[in-house]
Amino acid sequence: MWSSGQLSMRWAALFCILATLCTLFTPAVTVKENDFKKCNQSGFCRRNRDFADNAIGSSSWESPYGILPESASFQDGQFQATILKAINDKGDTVRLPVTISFLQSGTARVTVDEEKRQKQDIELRHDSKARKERYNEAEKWVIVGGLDLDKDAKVAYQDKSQWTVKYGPASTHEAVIKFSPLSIDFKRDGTTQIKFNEKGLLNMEHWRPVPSADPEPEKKEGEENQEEAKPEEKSGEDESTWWDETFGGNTDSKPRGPESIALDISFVGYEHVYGIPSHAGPLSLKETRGGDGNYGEPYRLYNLDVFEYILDSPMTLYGAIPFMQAHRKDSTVGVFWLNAAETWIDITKGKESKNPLALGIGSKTSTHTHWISESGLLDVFVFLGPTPRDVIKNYGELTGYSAMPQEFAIGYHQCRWNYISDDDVKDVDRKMDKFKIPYDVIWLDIEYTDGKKYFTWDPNMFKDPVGMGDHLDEHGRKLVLIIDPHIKNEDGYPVVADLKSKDLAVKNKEGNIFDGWCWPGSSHWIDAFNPAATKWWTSLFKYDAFKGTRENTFIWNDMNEPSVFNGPETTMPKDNLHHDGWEHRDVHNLNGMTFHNATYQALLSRKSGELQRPFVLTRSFFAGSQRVGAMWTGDNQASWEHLGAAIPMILSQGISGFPFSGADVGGFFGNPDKELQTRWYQAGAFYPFFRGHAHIDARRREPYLAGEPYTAIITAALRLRYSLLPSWYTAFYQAHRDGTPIIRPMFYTHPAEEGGFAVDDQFFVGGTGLLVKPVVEQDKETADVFIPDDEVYYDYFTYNVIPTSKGKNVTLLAPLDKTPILMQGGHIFPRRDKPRRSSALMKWDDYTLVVTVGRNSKSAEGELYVDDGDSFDYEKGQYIHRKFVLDGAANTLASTDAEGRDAKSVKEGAWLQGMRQVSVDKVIIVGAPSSWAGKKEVTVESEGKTWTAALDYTGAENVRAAFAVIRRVGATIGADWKVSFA
Ligand code: NBV
Repeated sequence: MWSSGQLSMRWAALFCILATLCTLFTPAVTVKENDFKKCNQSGFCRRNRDFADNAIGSSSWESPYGILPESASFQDGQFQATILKAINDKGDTVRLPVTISFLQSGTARVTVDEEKRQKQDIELRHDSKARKERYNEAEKWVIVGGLDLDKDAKVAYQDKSQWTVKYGPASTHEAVIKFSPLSIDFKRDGTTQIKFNEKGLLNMEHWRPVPSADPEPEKKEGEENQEEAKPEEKSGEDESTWWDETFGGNTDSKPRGPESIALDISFVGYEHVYGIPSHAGPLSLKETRGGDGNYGEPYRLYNLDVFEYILDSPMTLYGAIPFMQAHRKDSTVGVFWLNAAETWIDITKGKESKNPLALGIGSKTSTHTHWISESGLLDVFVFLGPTPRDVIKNYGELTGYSAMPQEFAIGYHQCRWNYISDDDVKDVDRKMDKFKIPYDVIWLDIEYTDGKKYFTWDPNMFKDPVGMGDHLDEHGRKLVLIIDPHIKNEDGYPVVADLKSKDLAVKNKEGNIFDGWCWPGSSHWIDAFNPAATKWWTSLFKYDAFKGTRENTFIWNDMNEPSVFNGPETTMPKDNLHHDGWEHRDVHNLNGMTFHNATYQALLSRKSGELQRPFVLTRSFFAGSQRVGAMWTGDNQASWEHLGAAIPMILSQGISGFPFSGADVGGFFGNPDKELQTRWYQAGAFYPFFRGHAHIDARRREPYLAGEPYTAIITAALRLRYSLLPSWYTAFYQAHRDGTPIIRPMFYTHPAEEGGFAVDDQFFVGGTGLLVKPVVEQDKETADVFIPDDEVYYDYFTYNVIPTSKGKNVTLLAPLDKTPILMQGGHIFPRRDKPRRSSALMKWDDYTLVVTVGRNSKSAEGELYVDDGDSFDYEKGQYIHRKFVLDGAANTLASTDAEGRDAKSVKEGAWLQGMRQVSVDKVIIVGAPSSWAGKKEVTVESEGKTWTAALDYTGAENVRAAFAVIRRVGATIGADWKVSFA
């Protein structure tokens, strides 16, 4: 018999176990901020912030880094030298090889390594099996081009203390490399734009001999006088986290000791900096060293599962792109910090003036940034613009541009955790049809599997997945299945058996397979850094291997930060080991991308001769992820604040090279009320990636359940998205070609209009001139839109001319059934106006062109890009790319090939032939000239023929602009044609 004391102890123990299990499996509803590190809880961040305080606080501070003058050389666009880091006042130094590469694109790249680690001439602690070098393979995963050296770059000046290299387009760029203390100034047209190490915060924590408890490393021949051969005396530095570090009960063993790198980068005369997603804060980044309205913490980049994240915060989220742009009137520059380890970025701003008496008058604000990474090389690319477009293009030359998606992927996606059975899926599909709500894709979350074993189906609930897929295919619809990187560790599950026997999983620090907890319970993680693992992963997706999938099945990768429920900060221990012995700490931020990549590769080869473009959504990402799919902003909440926060987050993705992005429409956690849900659909219809999603505990909220008037308003928002699909697809093509963001913030479209630099709650859609300002506040029936220029603006729905004034806000009425959308004069954008149930059903529909006549020139221009929407044939010229011009002086509207291609130069495949039946049906000219009044027809000329088409002219009335409609234009969309109004 147990005593009552024993019993209560047993109950208490049981309770504790249950409580722990509950926290493991039912994540609490709000993110626990304290579960994630602050800078002072991350040893290397704290050390570097202290270093900065010390440097900035001392008038006598001098950076201990200098270039050894006799080591400097320059050849074929590359400067090479050795930096000496003084490590004590006895003259001991550490050698750090530096390379500055000047690239043909006008980009400069600064790379610093540590000689001793480079030569693997160090001792690891704890018998670690990790690699000894600083991680030097980020480039292998991230960079896909743009590295050709600028052979015309030359040394324009050199003496013992500094060299100047001229490079870039027409030698307009200069790098002034000062040797001691080391600093580099980057100039454009003679003006300094960016300074490295101006504040002296460069810090590369060099290898230290293991503490005395460990054996002292033996000296090698010739090393006697070199460097830190003997253990250093205590330096006064904070050594408390050099050798191990504990957070939240997890200890990181740090076999290589301290190895962080840091650098201050100043943007001279630049008040705004943007980028470094993902964070839930404003587009124009805030200062991080305290003060009114500022953050007290640096922006953190360390991909984590931060569900229901807090807003207006520099806290890290699921993905990281260490690319920052600085902007001032008419000038944009940028840096790309190529490092995949945990990274923190401090931002401060300050007035700069050469004349101390100027007291701010005429002085400019500069932005100072301090970049701190835990390990790896210092590897930074510098872009000198001068436009936002140039900077983003240059970044994309290196990391790649976004993949051209299948057309369905830019339609509407209906998701929830979870549709519970194949019947449920078919039922939703039928109801969407019944209510005439267009959608393209339905999604299945983790519950479709048999016990969270990916590549299986729950046998009771999904009895006929192929039948379900066939059913969806009837209307051209698709199915997306979730596949996560954690593989259930269960006997008899062939996937895990393979993973183990083929030795393709991530290892723990002892070199044994890493076991952690995730949805399935005990799990292992595929190590997608291993090419053999990617190859194996690919085999799992073959149609005959993953039974129940078919051509219309696509994939969603979640939890790939990776999320590990019992790991430090809900992720993997940093001392885990990946392929080739790299520690997880070195590659953490790349992890999600390698998995996403592997899945993309898998979809490319599901059968031999696979022709389709893959679609894979990822939660975690890094620079380069744009090449393989879409991302979303993770587990947001059904609140007005989250609705508002999504816009700057998506804009930030767009200017950071990864524009195919969206947020869960309706909010993941919680239940939106109907007004919020409706407003969210109106906003979501303008996200590049448009998906409704909900948590398993949230009530069902498919648009048809909302009831009237909500269902009708949501349906109208969805139809608006579908009618504008040709314009969206064109914007995706532009992003694919040169990185142009799909939705564009004011600073990007109007780089000279200072009033717009901090505006992040409205945007232009592609090059359409559509200026959208979603309503993100409860009960709000008006919208204040910032007007960035002197153009004329028309209301999208009424054609009213809006009385605007450059640099001022205009207030629009925005009752619940209206999304505030203005049309900027001077554009032509394509639509397909016939309401359909899915994008596939619109494939052969005719086009409508909307022309918005510009204020002064009475002209307008626009583009249409279209291809078959699913294959790679566009890479072989199988596409239509038109340029439309309304010429006010000539009184004509014409369509020509946007790339000046000769139609005969492309051999027409089946799709192009099919498009010969597709025409311009309607042209709507808003702001039509009054000289057209009374006109009843226009002349159309195309392909050697001439005919007339009817014109309806409606004169201006009150504030409504005059407009004209040409019906049944009849010209083939892919052909040259001209409409004459004369
Ligand atoms: O797979 C379940 C969810 C998914 O619905 C969501 O979109 C992801 O962000 N997933 C996270 C795991 C757990 C969330 C609490």
